Amino acid sequence: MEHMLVTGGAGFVGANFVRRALATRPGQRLTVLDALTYAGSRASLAEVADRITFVQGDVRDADLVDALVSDCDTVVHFAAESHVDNSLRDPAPFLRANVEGTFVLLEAVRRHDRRLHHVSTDEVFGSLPLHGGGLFTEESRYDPSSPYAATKAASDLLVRAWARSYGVRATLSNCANNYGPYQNVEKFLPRQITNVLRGQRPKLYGSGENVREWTHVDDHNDAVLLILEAGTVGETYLIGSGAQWSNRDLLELALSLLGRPPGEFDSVPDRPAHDLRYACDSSRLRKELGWRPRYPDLPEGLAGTIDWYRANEWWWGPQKAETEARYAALGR
Ligand code: NAD
Ligand code: TDX
Repeated sequence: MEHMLVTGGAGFVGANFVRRALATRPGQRLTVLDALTYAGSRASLAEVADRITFVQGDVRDADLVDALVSDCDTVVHFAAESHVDNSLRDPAPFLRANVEGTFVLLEAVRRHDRRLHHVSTDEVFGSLPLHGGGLFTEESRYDPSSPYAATKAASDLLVRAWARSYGVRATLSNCANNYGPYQNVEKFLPRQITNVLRGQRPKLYGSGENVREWTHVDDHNDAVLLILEAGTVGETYLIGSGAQWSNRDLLELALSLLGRPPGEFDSVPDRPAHDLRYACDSSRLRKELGWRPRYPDLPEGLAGTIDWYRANEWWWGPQKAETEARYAALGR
């Protein structure tokens, strides 16, 4: 891990990964490859800009990727189209970035025999029942519901096949929903926080009963660093804090932390194929690698995230109007 290439390092999880890696491993050499789509921003890396090399480019650009991969020893792959609602409206960019992009990267990693960590999501496993318990495990069946989840599932399967067929030294992780600073305002928590900060009403899809497991982005990234350093090549690790919340309860918590009454939101039409519940059994990661979330308590982590959005309107303000216009066109 002398020189890491981080794809998608100007996005939410990737930019937090870059900051976390530099904070916890001060001499770490890092190159970021990012296409700077609507979801990527150099502003998310401003504090560390002089400590990294930034390359603007597409992970599907085989010549560029080949040169960058040959120059590093480790690759961490975050680059993806990441928003379910966008994938329902237009799946094509998801096929290109998530499937074709991962293929191009795998071919370069194979040619140069580099260590790869592939970052994925628990959405590849589909939906758990709302009631009666149960968790996703590393052995859960792939059963994606949305075009986003299907393309992430395809990328996971490509990585597994390249590991088996060609001996690519890869690990994979599937993490639950993340929250924290620098998350695009299209996502649930930043959308609702910034709505309240702008004097607009939060928007809850359907009944709001759907449950997600919320993991702080630094906890996700600490797990990725641990897997890179001590994980078993060829293995998959599930990552989740254990904090399961219904969307309605979480929205009410956010409203109370923002000093607003709990009922001050609008119910809007549901998302099609809206998965009921996601929750991960992360005991392999905990037992084998000793990972523990630093933010097991969601209210504490969420209060810090709200403070960040309050203090950083310069970062999210420019995205807000366009994002809400896209939602308005969908009636949400
Ligand atoms: P994001 O949308 O905030 O960031 C994605 C980044 O990838 C952006 O900077 C974008 O410019 C870049 N990108 C997109 N297409 C590219 C391409 N073709 N070439 C180069 N760069 C490209 O997404 P995120 O929330 O940071 O998610 C990052 C990764 O983590 C994804 O693979 C996602 O599936 C996974 N993940 C996210 C979460 C979560 O809750 N956010 C949870 C589990 C897994
Ligand atoms: O305005 C909203 N109102 C609402 O009720 C939005 C944007 C969402 N929701 C609901 C839908 C989900 O049940 O909130 C929940 C969370 O929604 P998202 O933030 O869109 O996340 P989700 O679809 O669960 O996927 C996220 O977690 C897994 C990330 O976007 C993915 O990239 C990651 O893989």
